[in-house]
Amino acid sequence: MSMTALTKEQIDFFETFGFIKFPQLFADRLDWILEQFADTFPQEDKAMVHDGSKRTCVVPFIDQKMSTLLDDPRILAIGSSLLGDDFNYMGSDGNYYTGDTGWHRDGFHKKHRHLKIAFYLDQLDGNSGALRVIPGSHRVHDQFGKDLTGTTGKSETFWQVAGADVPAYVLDVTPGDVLVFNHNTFHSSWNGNSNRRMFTINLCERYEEQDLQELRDYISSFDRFWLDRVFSETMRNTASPERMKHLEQVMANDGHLAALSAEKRLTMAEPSRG
Ligand SMILES: O=C(O)CCC(=O)C(=O)O
Repeated sequence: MSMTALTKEQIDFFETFGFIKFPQLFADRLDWILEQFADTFPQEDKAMVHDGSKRTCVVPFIDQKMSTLLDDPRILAIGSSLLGDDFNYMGSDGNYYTGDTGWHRDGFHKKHRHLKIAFYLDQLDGNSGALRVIPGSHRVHDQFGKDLTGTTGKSETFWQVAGADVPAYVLDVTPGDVLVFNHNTFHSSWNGNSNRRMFTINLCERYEEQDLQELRDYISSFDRFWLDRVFSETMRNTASPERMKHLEQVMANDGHLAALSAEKRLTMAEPSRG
């Protein structure tokens, strides 16, 4: 499917509800994606072979065998339309999810918009672990967004409602679909099996000069994955000038990460699983 920009209606939908689904947007690359996905998970490192007991997470992910996804006109269209032409790539993760994922936001960004592009690689619905979102929950300045903070993750306590029964929109998926959501949007997954395959591409707005410390602080949180740089060598070394536009601000601001990660290696048994 070709797509060079989102329509005004798609942008309005995303801004209003905090998510949008693009059915079968990557159907033409699915075989390649499935192959690269499987190949990216380390086979020789026993600790990283998914055994279904807990989530397995590899970071960075597309950087290893799918860097070119970042050059795809469809990814560029999503980034440019929702974040501006100078958007930043903000890393990726590849996952085998196990069981439920409780309600959470991926961030609480008051100024700069961060979004996640999610590729689920199994057919899923509400009874088998499809992602659910609370429409409008990304609007952290609105009273609704504020009311959800601190309550949604503890729905039993606050509302006497099980996580799976919190009012939400279920994003059924067929492999080839692409889901995009604002990091501030509350999301979760229920009733899934122990082998749900999914990977992400994270993007954000370019930070203004006066907010660069905020960007550096965000980058610091990658230390839990034991990364020396946010992006892999392959991602950096194969970058065209167009791709570099989306890498350079993070590359210029991740110089402190290696030292932080070195500290984490001393205190953590393995890199974080999410
Ligand atoms: O599919 C899942 O279990 C949850 C996905 C998720 O929480 C995320 O992408 O941040």
